Amino acid sequence: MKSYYLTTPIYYVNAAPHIGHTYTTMVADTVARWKRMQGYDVVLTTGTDEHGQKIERAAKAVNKTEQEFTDIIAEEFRMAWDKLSIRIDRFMRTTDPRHEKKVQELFLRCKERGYVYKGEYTGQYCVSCELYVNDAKPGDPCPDCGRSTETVTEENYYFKLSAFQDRLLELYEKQPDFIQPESRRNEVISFVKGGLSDLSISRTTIKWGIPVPGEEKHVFYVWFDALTTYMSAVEGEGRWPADLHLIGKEIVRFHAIYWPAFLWAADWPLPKRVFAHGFLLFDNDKMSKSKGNLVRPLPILEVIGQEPLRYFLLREIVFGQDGNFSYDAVITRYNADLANGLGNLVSRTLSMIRQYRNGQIPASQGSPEIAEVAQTVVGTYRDAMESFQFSKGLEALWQLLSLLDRSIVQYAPWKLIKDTSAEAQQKLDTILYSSAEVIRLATALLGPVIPQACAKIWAQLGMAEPLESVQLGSLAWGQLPAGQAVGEATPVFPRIEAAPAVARMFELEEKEKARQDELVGKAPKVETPKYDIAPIAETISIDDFVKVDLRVGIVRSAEPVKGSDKLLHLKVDIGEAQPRTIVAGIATAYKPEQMLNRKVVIVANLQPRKLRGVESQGMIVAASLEGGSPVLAGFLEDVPVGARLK
Ligand code: ME8
Repeated sequence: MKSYYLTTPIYYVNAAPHIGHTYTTMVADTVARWKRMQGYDVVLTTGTDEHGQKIERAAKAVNKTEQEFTDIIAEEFRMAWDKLSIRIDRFMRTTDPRHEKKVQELFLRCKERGYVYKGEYTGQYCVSCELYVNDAKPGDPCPDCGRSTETVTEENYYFKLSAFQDRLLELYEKQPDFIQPESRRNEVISFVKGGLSDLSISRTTIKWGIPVPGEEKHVFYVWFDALTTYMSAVEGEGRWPADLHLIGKEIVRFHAIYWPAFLWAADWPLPKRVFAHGFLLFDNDKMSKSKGNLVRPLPILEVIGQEPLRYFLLREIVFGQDGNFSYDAVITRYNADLANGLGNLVSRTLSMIRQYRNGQIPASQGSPEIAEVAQTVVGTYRDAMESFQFSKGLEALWQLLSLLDRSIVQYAPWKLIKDTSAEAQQKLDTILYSSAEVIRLATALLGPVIPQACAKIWAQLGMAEPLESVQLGSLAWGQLPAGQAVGEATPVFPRIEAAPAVARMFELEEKEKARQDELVGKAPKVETPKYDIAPIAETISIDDFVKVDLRVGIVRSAEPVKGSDKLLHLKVDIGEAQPRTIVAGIATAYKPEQMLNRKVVIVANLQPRKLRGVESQGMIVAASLEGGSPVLAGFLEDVPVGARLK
């Protein structure tokens, strides 16, 4: 059996899995399934990158040993892929003893062949953070703690990267698809043409790492260690070299320059291809831990399932380019293409076959025009998937589905059924067969993208063979057997109502973050004001206080106020006959979709006042420091709407 070996990066354990990691891993799972459809024996490797100073520090900060800390996060990754039904064949951790052995072997082979030498490394070092600050000049402050850095010189092993400049350029020339897409290839070529310096591959200032053989005070620098997982994960299986390394664009240099050079130096074969995809932005903003805008995958799974996300990532984002992610966009795509598109087509087709043909696939060749388009689309889809142009392939498939939609309207089966002539009945058979056959082909092709939904449709079509065993090479028009009994068309893609789903995902996202923080033993950050707090107001009597009627309400709708970037127009229900209109100055801190279904506290007996022409019938209670952004008052436990604060 032909084998196919692909990998995702191994992810750092300084952050739990987020949507960026999920993107690469979901795509890898899709490619793996696609290759299985071509009869390959596929292995997909992922894992965790666990060494280095950052981890040392992160573990120390929460009073854990490095091993305890990395065990927890590695498990988070493993669990996420499992819950997302991503089939991981090998999960390699850099702390695995089999991996340590492989890294040491790589080093010894490079050394034997004369590609490693001892030298000195000089850099700006922060003693307090125990970190080198890259690109810092003498006297520059540490970006983390602000203390000034010191110039430190340590003994290091160096790798002769400079020896490989010409050979690398020749590789990119002779094997143009070694780095894809083209834009990344050009970037790498110009980098290498700019000249390569030798690379420091060991450190004596770090303890948490793989020891250099015979030099116990040295540990390997992270990239020498990390890249080798691609080999250690399949050690002894005869699967190396890998067919494909899927990565994000920011680590292309390590994969396309360092990695081939290390392998040449060790006289081991090179991987066949490196594909570097673009970055996902969240609401058009770069995601980062420090900004606190990382999106985690599990809340999405819990609220809408993983397949709307898989479909979105492959359909909406051009693989290789940056793309924007938002909860709303995922749901919009899902409703348009899956609920209204494919889902609707399946239920229409199956219910017509049940109603008009007793639930059996009629005997017919189908429409020659539809058959011809279908065959072309199968080819386009296949080429697109092979060249990682997932969105192009899916777009072509949806053109076929919309052709089918139009054909159903043209044939009008609901009219044909009333006409008993042989010609009308044959036409009815033709359109019913064509519909079912398009659905069968589309489902088989879409299996790698949305496997669970496709398995359901496949079963509803009455197919005997399991979907996973369908082979691409044997997919052709006209194989759907006449007389096959179709099943009940239970909805596979129920419509998702966006607003409550989005609000719920934001809510679960907060909880998931808190759970993960607690897991590693991180106490929630307590803000201490950096400037003086406002003076306490004049003393009042209890009678004065009870004059203020504070109530719990729930936001029923939320919209921006036109022409203002500060105000939101809310309808807040406090249990009265009608929700109240409230105009609140919180738009810089809260998006309308975050407000929906959220419980808030309002001042219910404040004199109404007009803001931008709208009468505001109350005020939302929020806290802020002078000039700071407002944070809404809320409750840790659930409180009924209408409850009064006293
Ligand atoms: O770099 N959009 O690990 P890492 C798309 N340990 N993909 C993203 C993304 C985003 N916003 N953010 C992360 C490392 N990724 C090293 C790799 S490999 C031998 C060592 C994905 O945890 C993307 O695949 O920072 C990117 O390359 C990877 O996560 C980086 O993960």
